Amino acid sequence: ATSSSSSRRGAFIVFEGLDRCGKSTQVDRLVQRLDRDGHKARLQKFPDRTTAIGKMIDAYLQSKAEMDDHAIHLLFAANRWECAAAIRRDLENGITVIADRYAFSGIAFSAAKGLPFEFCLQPDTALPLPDITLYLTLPPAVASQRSAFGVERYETVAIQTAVREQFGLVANEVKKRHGDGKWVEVSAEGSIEEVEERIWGLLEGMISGGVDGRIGEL
Ligand code: T5A
Ligand code: NA
Repeated sequence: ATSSSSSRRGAFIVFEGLDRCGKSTQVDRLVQRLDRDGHKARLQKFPDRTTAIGKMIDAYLQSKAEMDDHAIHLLFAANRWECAAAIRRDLENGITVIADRYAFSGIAFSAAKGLPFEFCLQPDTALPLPDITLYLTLPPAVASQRSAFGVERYETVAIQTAVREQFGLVANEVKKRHGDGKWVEVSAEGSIEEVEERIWGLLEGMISGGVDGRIGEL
């Protein structure tokens, strides 16, 4: 049977990477490009700091509140679950959903603090599976020249080094469970425009053609 274009759903695209690698810059540019082209797309930031749970996460990240490591891990996951139905609905309606961080950050940051990897995976299980995750990479020396870390929790070289290591384990897990194509490393070196074109080259086909088949689960 041939599938009509109306049976194709929107693509679920996730951007991941260490702090200050340029994710938000690239996500904004991608959404602007799609808007210009008249393509239906929506940006979803994680954490979504606008919800009640998101406000608790925001206070924690700004060190205005302290929290047990397990408790904050569960709140980050709960923050994704409260957005999951809307993501699903939009994808089914043909809208491309572009997420600035997702469950993979949740796992990598909490595991870097020393929580067991298996515990970290659990609360995000069965969330919508991204069709592709682009992991932006930047050599530490280049990153440190770009701009100083901000004041939020986790923005230190020692923590970022530990998080990078955990992202490597997350990448292996994603490829093992869902296939090599689901996790793609992209160099974030070069000008903003160069990185934008690199990313567009990887995503153009998937976004303009839409995606066939049902939405997977993490
Ligand atoms: N977290 C998150 C968890 O612990 N668990 C979870 O489940 C989740 C979802 C907040 C923190 O929460 C943690 C991870 C984070 O530590 P956030 O709100 O996404 O996450 O905040 P950050 O990711 O920290 O945002 P960043 O500040 O790291 O920045 P980006 O988005 O990576 O980078 P961006 O685009 O803001 O760029 C940084 C700077 O570099 C410049 C930009 O202009 C900007 O000044 N820049 C470039 N300069 C030169 N060349 C280029 N190509 C450039 N691209 C950007
Ligand atoms: Na950001």
